[in-house]
Amino acid sequence: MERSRARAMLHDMLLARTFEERAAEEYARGNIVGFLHLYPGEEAVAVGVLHAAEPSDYIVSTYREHVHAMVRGCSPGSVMAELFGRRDGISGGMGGSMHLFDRERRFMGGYAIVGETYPVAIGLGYAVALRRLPEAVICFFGDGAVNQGTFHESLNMAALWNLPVLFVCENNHYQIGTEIHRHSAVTKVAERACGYDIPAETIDGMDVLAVHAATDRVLRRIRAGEGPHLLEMETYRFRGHSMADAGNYRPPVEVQSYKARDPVELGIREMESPYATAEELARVGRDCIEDFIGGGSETELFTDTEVEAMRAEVRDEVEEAVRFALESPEPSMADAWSALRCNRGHEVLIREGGDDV
Ligand SMILES: Cc1ncc(C[n+]2csc(CCOP(=O)(O)OP(=O)(O)O)c2C)c(N)n1
Ligand SMILES: [Mg+2]
Repeated sequence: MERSRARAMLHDMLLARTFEERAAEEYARGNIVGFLHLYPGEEAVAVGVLHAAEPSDYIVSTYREHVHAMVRGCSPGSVMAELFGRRDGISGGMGGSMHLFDRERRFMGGYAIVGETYPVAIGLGYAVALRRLPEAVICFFGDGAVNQGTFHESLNMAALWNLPVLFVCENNHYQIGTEIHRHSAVTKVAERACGYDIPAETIDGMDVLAVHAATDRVLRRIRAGEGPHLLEMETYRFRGHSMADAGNYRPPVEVQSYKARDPVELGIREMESPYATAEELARVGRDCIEDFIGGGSETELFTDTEVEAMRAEVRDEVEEAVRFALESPEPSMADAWSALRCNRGHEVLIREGGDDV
């Protein structure tokens, strides 16, 4: 892997962790209200997957999507301002934490409804397939979302029409407080794809290089017209389901065992080490190994000093994002009215200024 790519990935993982922990603080201060689902522990998935995406690919995410949006290129300030419900937020302050959207970056939304992401991804995939473009659609969802009817309907359609969709399951083993073996008869999400003849793999979602290598390989096949694929990323969230959940249904030893495999620390160790172990190489996969060894052969990808500098850099970025959000005004009633357009018959429902038609 190229040093610049490795550096960018590490930056994004550190930014993700710092941003989310800071958002939790702002929630406690009352600057963020409503639901807030945070991502610490799962950074390797968003960073590994989205660093393998091209700007021409589409992304559809869930309500746990702040990090996906930032890795895709949305500024931390615009995301924080959206969490604060401010006018300079990425959705004009009218979407909030679960409804980040950035058409320019083909970030086609966070969605509050579990299982809502699949049909949106299928629609986008159909549009890409009709135009025969070398583009892919990346559809994120949780382990709990695979029991929604839309999962089965969408996988069937994706396979039937050979759509360019990569289904990425963020399997953190919990659907709120319900552990996977209590909510799913089949706990290996990848196994479910065979019902639709879709190739699927389970990846170590705590290992950013493994995630990146698998996604890169699969996305190239999808863009070349080889049809849908499913990647199950085994990961873990360090915090509760949302800020309303202390997460105390999980045995402390379980939480500790995953924290010992912190994907941010693991990423730093991997990138600090010039040579991967045989076991790591086997896990990461061949293409990535060559890149990895090539990138690390001089001495090492990062020194301790560089990592410390990067930590300070992201702290500044997040503080700046909070300041930006605090300084941004709340949306006005006029902003709210102007966001409402018309119905399917193009009949204007509401005029700017609030007069009903
Ligand atoms: C259709 C629907 N049912 C229930 C909910 C309430 N709900 C919000 S998040 C969630 C758990 C989903 O878990 P999972 O898909 O594993 O994602 P994770 O939160 O672990 O990332 C549920 C049941 C919802 N938002 N939508
Ligand atoms: Mg889950």
